[in-house]
Amino acid sequence: MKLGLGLYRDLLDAENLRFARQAGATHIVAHIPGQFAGSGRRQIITSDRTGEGFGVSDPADPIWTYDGLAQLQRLVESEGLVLEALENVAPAHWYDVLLDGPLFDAQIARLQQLICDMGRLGIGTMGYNFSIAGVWGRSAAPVARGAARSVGFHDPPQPPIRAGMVWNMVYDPERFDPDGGPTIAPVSHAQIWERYHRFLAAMLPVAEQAGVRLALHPDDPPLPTLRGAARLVHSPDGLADVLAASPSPMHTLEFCIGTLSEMPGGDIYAMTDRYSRTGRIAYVHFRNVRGRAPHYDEMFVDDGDTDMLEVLRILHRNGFDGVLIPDHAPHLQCAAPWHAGMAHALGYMRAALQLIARTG
Ligand SMILES: [Mn+2]
Repeated sequence: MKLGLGLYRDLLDAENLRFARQAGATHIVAHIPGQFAGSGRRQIITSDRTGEGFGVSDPADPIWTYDGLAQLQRLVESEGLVLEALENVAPAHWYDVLLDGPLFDAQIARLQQLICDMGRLGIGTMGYNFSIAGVWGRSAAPVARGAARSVGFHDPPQPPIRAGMVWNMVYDPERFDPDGGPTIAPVSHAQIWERYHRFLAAMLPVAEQAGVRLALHPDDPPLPTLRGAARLVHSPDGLADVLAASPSPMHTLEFCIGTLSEMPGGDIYAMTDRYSRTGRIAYVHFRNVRGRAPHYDEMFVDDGDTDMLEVLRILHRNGFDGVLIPDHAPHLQCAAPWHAGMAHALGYMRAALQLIARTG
């Protein structure tokens, strides 16, 4: 297994790549859904259930062009790292794919072009989250060890999603009004699955041609419905339903240990065994939590309900040889809270990988 670091759009620079390399990472996952409101603030843990969500999605960000991706890849490689994956498409590029709107076909064509560009560059994985409500509803609090600041989900009231927003980001600032205005219609499970199947039917042939894996992240928080929108993967069997949609080797999973361990009635060790046996885990989000939906808090990797070392043992036993990245991590009290939190997670993961390489 390989150690990677996920960097948000506004952290993708030489300094942070050097930080990753110094902490022992060899691979980078670029998390690039567009500019967040208050650039530079995103890496700080904040509540994501303010009216504006994560902010406005910028469709014009040059990183989404072939040249932009090539430049990013050169930057990553110039620091001695591999650009393993892109994670998440900008909501501004595919809102009508998620919402079944009039631009469905045009936006699919845009996504197909992105996959072709990635294939030409040899960026082998596109992580994505096929979700209308997205990651929403967590609030920040000093709940991790030693009152470290982290995020938790505690069954908040769920206002409907305002028009102009999807995936907890604003794609149409003209239409979006956080305090009023229209809301989107409820979405059923049949509807979201139908959209997902159409998405796969359009994207997988292109992904196969390009040699790019599409890797689905489960819904976080894993609730059947959030803000009136049904969710694709919210239970232990959900990923099996996803994999059953296509046998394509390009149809893979972004295996989020944190989200899966939040699932009511789930056994994270059984899920890890079951899904790593399929050989279709593209890469892993490494995160520990305490509690389960609809009440849980995100913890330090060595301090939640899950024995992360045991999860790694299962992955190793089943032949998983891909990249692990820390998911979100609690902040450490110091001048660089996000970086210290990540360095702590990376150090734990590196030690765990060395131990498993030695002892199995
Ligand atoms: Mn995750």
